[in-house]
Amino acid sequence: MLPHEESTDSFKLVLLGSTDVGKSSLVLRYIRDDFREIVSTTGCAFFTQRINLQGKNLHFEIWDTAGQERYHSVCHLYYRGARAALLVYDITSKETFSRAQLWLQELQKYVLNGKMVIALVGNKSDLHDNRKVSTEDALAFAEQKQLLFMETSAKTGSGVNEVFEAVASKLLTLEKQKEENQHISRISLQETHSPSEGHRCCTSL
Ligand SMILES: Nc1nc2c(ncn2[C@@H]2O[C@H](COP(=O)(O)OP(=O)(O)OP(=O)(O)O)[C@@H](O)[C@H]2O)c(=O)[nH]1
Ligand SMILES: [Mg+2]
Repeated sequence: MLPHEESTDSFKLVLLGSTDVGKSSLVLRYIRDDFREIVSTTGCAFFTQRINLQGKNLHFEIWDTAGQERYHSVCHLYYRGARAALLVYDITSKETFSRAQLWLQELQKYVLNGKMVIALVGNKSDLHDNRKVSTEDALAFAEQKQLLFMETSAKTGSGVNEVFEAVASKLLTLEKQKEENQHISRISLQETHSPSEGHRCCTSL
């Protein structure tokens, strides 16, 4: 790294949810600020995005998984090592909301250290006339499980940048805490090892 270059933190982020909830559309909106018909994902699609937040460079590795049931059994291969997840449901479908809750259980089985940043994302907020999942219910669930929560529309762009930025910001906060904790434990280790007055091992008589 050159002296004038800032370090870049790299984070793996995975999108999970039923088929057709709009995972790929959210990624397309976020990365290209575009919305168009796209084919259903097979397996997993991979994207990268650089962002600058709070004066820090960040690099997202985005793994957009396939929601179709036949790919379910391989999904854990994609979210292994992920630092963040978007659990996406469609606000016009209760079933996709229930499915997002199951995804959370699944994630918790694999993410042992509890350090993953997880956001519950209610997509297709533009279809409010056909809403089946209330904001209150989703928010209550997110609060209970300590998840970030946001409603988005990949179609209009509403809330899309915000959800990725909220995740990035939480990741940076966790990183900072980790660095501070490491610093504190280094200091206390030094204190334990430096002999204090009166406890010298080799005092001259
Ligand atoms: N009205 C509306 N339609 C959307 C929105 N997001 C996605 N769609 C539509 O929903 C359908 C599914 O979108 P995708 O992005 O392919 O969904 P997916 O979750 O990636 O689906 P899989 O790849 O099969 O898992 C498409 O017809 C999109 O145009 C949205 O915010 N509003
Ligand atoms: Mg897709």
